[in-house]
Amino acid sequence: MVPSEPQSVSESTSERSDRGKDLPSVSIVMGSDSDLERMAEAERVLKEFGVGVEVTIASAHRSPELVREYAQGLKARGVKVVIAAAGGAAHLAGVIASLTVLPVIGVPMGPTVPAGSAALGGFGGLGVMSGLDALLSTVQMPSGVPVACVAVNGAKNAALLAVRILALCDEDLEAKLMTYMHDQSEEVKRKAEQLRDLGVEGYLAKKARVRPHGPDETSPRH
Ligand code: AIR
Repeated sequence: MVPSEPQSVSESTSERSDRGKDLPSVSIVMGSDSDLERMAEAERVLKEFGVGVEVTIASAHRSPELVREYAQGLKARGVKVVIAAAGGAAHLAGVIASLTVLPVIGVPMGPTVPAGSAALGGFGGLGVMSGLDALLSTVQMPSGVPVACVAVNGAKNAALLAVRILALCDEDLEAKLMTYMHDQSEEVKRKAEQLRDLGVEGYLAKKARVRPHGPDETSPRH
């Protein structure tokens, strides 16, 4: 029996972007709002592919009952894939996988400040592990309870993996993925040609002019 969606989860869900869809196909949940900035990329990618997504917060340690309610309400909300992000002793993805038959993709979160920094932020000193703690906590699941784990802070790949899972039963989504991969490959070819034409120094100078401070985003947008 699938329990009805609990009120508390419904209230804490920060966004249910059902544009184009009646229900969210992907649920993104994270252990703390300190993960939100880095997990926003996952929501962006899913929206670019036109996938309905909800985003919420629940901590396996600070709010275990909320996690249980969240997981038990997933199917009733129409969710097909869960992306669960947590840092430190990251048990969120594993606990959710123990409460639902839906596929769960874990995103181990690194510290919000670099390892070795004097201010170790919200991690209360756990920043020294550089995300290795979260990676192992997420990936080393006992047999019988699978969690698919992406890289530390791998929000984008978590979203793309969710899209691939959904695309198994959605030809439009599969076509978008093929276009995405084609564009990505073309982008690399274009860069290789530019590097050949401009040389190393010229290429780096042009890159610095185009994106003086921004991240090096090489993948095309959809
Ligand atoms: N966390 C929160 N509850 C359980 C865990 N593992 C994680 C969050 C975040 C880190 O602890 O996912 O990555 C620090 O959270 P905060 O709220 O102290 O900044």
